[in-house]
Amino acid sequence: MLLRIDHVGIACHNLEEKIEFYESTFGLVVVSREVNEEQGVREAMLHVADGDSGASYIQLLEPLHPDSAVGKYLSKRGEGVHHIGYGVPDVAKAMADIGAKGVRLIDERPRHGSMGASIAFLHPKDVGGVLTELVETSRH
Ligand code: CMX
Ligand code: CO
Repeated sequence: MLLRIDHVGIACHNLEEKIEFYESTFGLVVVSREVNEEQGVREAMLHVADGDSGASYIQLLEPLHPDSAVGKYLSKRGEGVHHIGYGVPDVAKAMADIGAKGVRLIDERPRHGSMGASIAFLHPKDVGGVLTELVETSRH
């Protein structure tokens, strides 16, 4: 059902500062920058690796508003790992299969994610405290 770790989402106060840190410390390269109003974030994807089932990234997230998902997380917990995004072949099917096991879906239907992906979130309280994202990329 899961193809790979597509990305790890990291909450930060200052996106430009964190991009600079990841570039200079790990030599990562930014492949996409977006503002996603629906998710309340300004974000960047930094490419880590390519595998048989697709690529993996670090997703740096800066909140657009204090009352957004990432804004609330930062004020409660500070900067750090916010979520894990798993690549799936078909996000709607993965939502149905995982929802049927009793895990709460945050999204009723897939939403728009980075780089044209379709995404959906699972509630962290049903995944051992880990906010989990399902990602169907637009590049198969
Ligand atoms: N990881 C683990 N637990 C988390 C969490 C996270 N990222 N965010 C919130 N929680 C926990 C809180 O600690 C809190 O637990 P306690 O009640 O034990 O204190 C509980 O969940 C409720 O948290 P809250 O601060 O009251 O926040 P909300 O319930 O309003 O929202 C959530 C939490 C997960 C439903 C919301 O953040 C959400 O819908 N997230 C999905 C969307 C998202 O994160 N978008 C940004 C990323 C976009 C992208 O990746 O492209
Ligand atoms: Co994400």
